[in-house]
Amino acid sequence: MKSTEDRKVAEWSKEEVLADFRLANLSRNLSIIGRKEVLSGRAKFGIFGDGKEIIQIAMAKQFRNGDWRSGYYRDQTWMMAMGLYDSMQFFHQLYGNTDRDLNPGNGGRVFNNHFSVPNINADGSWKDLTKQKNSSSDISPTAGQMPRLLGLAYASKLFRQNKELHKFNTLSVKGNEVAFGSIGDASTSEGHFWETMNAAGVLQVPMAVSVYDDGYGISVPKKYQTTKGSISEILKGFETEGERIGIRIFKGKGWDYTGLLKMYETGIDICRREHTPVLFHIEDVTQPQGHSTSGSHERYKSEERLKWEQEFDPLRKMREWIIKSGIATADEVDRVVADADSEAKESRKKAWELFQNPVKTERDALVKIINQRSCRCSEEVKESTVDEFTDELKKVINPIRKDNFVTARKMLRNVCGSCEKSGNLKEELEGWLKRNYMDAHKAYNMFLYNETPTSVLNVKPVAPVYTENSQEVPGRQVLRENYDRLFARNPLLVTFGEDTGHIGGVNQSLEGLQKKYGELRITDTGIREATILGQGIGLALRGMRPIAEIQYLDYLMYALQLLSDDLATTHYRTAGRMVAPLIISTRGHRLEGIWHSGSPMSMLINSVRGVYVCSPRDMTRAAGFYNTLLEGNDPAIVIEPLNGYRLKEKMPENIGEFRLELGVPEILNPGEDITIVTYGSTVRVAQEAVKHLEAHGISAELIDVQTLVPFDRKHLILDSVRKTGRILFLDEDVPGGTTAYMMQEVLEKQGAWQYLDSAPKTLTGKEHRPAYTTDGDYFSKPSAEDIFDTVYAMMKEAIPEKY
Ligand SMILES: Cc1ncc(C[n+]2csc(CCOP(=O)(O)OP(=O)(O)O)c2C)c(N)n1
Ligand SMILES: [Mg+2]
Repeated sequence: MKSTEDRKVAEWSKEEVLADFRLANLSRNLSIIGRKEVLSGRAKFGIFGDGKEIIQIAMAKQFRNGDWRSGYYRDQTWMMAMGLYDSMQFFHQLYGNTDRDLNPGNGGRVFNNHFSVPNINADGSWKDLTKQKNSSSDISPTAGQMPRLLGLAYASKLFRQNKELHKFNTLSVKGNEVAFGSIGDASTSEGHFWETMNAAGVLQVPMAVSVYDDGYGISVPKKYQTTKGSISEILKGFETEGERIGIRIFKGKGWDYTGLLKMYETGIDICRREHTPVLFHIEDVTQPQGHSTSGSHERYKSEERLKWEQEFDPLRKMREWIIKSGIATADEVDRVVADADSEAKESRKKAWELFQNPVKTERDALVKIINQRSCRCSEEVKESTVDEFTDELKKVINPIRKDNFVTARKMLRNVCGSCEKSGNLKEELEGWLKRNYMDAHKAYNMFLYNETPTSVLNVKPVAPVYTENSQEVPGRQVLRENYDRLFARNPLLVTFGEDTGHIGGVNQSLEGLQKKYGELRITDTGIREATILGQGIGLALRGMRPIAEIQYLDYLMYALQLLSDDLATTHYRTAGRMVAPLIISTRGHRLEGIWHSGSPMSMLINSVRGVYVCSPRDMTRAAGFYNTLLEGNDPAIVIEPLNGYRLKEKMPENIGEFRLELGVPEILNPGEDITIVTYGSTVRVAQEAVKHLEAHGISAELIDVQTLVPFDRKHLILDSVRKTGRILFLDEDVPGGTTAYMMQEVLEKQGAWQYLDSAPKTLTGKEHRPAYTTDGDYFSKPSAEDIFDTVYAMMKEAIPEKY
C-alpha cells in the first residue's frame, strides 16, 4: 500500500473513506442516544466522544497488533475503529451491565467509556499480547493514564534493547510496539502530564500522546489551564533539535481527515522506528454535546463558540470533503448516515433488553415465590404488607436489582417460619436471597485480588535453611545475595528507582548488581515517584516483572494517588481480566525525623486494598516475600525496616529459594499471660520488652503478623487469645490507625472478643510525626518501657494481688 503521503485524494478507496465516515456517524449517534438514555433515567451517567471521532479514526489506522493504549473517556471511536468495542458494548457500559462476556471492558465496575482488553486468560496465564490490540484499563482521575503510559512505552525499550528478552515473543516482538495515549487539553495542567513527558524525553521511549484540544476542561477555558494557551507552544523546550534529542511534536486539526491521516502516519512511524516520544497536539476540536450528562455547555460557551463548533463539526467537514472531492455523492453519503443511525438505534434496543431481562427474571422468580406462598396465617403474616411490597415492585418502570433485594429483605421481616414445607415463604425467600446474593457478589464484589491459580496466595512456602556454619551478615547482604539469585534466574525481572542503579540503592541492597546485570535491569531514575510507579504498572501489564523502588515510605505519598486509583483497582475494575503484578519495594518505620521515620501504615492499608501489604521485621523476611511474590501475579508493597540493613542476620543456605507465605503470622515467643500483636520494626522493641516482662513473671506471647494485607488467614492470633485471654496491639502508626485495623480483624472477624479476660488495648506512636534524634524517637514512638508498663498495668488490673 502506498503511504498516505504519496496518495492523491482521488486514489483513495471509496470503501475505506465511506467506512470511516460510517463509523464516525455511528459513534456520534451513540453519543447522542447515550445522552438521551441518561436524561430519560435509563442510565445513570454518560460521558461521550462526540467531536473527537475523526482524530481517533486516523490514529487507529496506525495501531498495530501488540501496541498498547492508555487513554481516557473520549476514546469510544478509537476503540471501535480498532475492533475492540462496538455499539452493543457501548450501551452495555452505559447501563452498567455486569455480564463480563457482554461487557468485557469493565464488567459494569466503572462508568461508561472506560475500556480494557484482557491481558490474561481465565486460568491466569498470559495471553499472546503480540497477537491482539491491547488497551490498559481507563481510570477517571484526569491525567491518571499518563504515568502508566510511560511504563507501557518503556517496556518496548527494554524488549528491544535487552537481547535476552527477544525470546519472549508472546509479550513483544523485539520491542516494536508503540504505546498510544490520549488526554484532554485541560488535563495537561496536571503534574502527572509533565512528569510523564519529561521522563519520556529522558528515557526515549515509543510513547505517542494525542492531546484533544477542545478548549475546555468542563467549563474552564484554556486561558486558565495552559500558559500561552497552547500545549505545543509551551512544550517547545522539550522538542528535539538536531542532535539534542527530546520529543517530537506534531499539530493537526480535529476536523481535517486527510491531514490527520498524514500526521499520524508520519508521527507514529518515527515513534516506532526511532523509539522517541511523540506528541500530537490536535486543535480545533469540538464537543457538540458538552462535557457530560451532568450539565449543558450553553452555560459556559459563547454564542460565537457554539456557532463555530457547529461549523467545524468534524462530521460536517468530512461530509463536505467527500462530496466535494467526488468520492461519493450526497445520496450515497446520506445512505451511510442512515445506516449508521439504524445500527445505533437497534443496538440500544437490544442492549436494553439484555440489561433488563435478567433483572426481570430475578423479579419474576421473587413475585412467584410470594404469590405461591402457603403462608396465610394472618397473625404472623401481614397480608396487606406483602401485597403492598409486590405491588410497589411491579410498578417500577426501569427495575434494577436493588428493587428486588429491598423487597425480599423487607418481606423477610414480616413473615413467619412455621408454615407447611412447600410454599414456606420464609424459607423460599431466604433461598432466593442466598442464590441471588451469590450472583450479585460475583457481579459487584469479586476480583479485588487475583482470583486465578496464579494468585500469590497459592504459592507454596519454603522455609529458610540454616546450618551450623551459616554466617551472620548485615541484613542488606541477605537482600543483595537474594537479588543476585533472582536476577540470574528471571530475565524479565527489572528494578529501578532513585539511586537504585549505580550505587545499588541508598542502603546498598543491590550493591554491584548493576555492573553484573546491566543498566537496563538495575536502573537509576529521576526523582519522580508517581512515574516510577507508572513505569512499574506499565511494565507489569506487559508481562515483565518490575520491582519499583520508592526510596522511603514517606515519599510513597507522591505515588499514592496512582497506587490507590490505578494499581489497586486493576483486578477489580477489569472484573478480574487484567493483572499488573508490580512489586513496590520501599523502606520505612524508625529512623530519624518527620520524613524518614514514618510508618503511615493505616494510610496504606486503607487506600490500597487490592495490593498486598508486607511488613517484614528483617531482611530475611523481606527477601522471603520478594521470592513468593515473584512466583505469583499480584501487586504488592514490601516495606523493609529502615533500621535493619546493618543489623546482623543469619544468611540462609537456600538464599533466593525460600519463600514466605502471605497472611501467616509467626509466633516469636510463646507465652501464657498476654498476646502482643505487632509487625515491622516494632517487633524488635517488643522482643526486648518481652524479656523484661519475663523477668517480672509475665509470660507474653509475641506475634509478628508479617503481612497486614492479607491478615492472619489461619486465625493463629485467635488461638493465642484463647490461651492468654488478653491482647495488646502494638505499632508505631497513629492512634486508631493500623492497631485499630488489627483489633477489628482479631476481635470482630476472628471473634476473639469472647475469650478476653481483660479489655483489649492498643499502644501506638503519638499523633504527631516522630521528632528528630534518638530522643525524638523515644518520646514519639512506643519504647520497650512503654510496652512493659502497658502490659504490666493490664496484668495488675486483672490480678491486683499478684502485680
Ligand atoms: C483529578 C481529577 N480532578 C477533577 C476531575 C473532574 N473532571 C473530569 S473531566 C474534567 C475536565 C477534563 O477536561 P479535558 O482534559 O480538557 O478533557 P475533555 O473532557 O475536555 O475531553 C474534570 C475537571 C477528575 N476526573 N479528576
Ligand atoms: Mg478539553
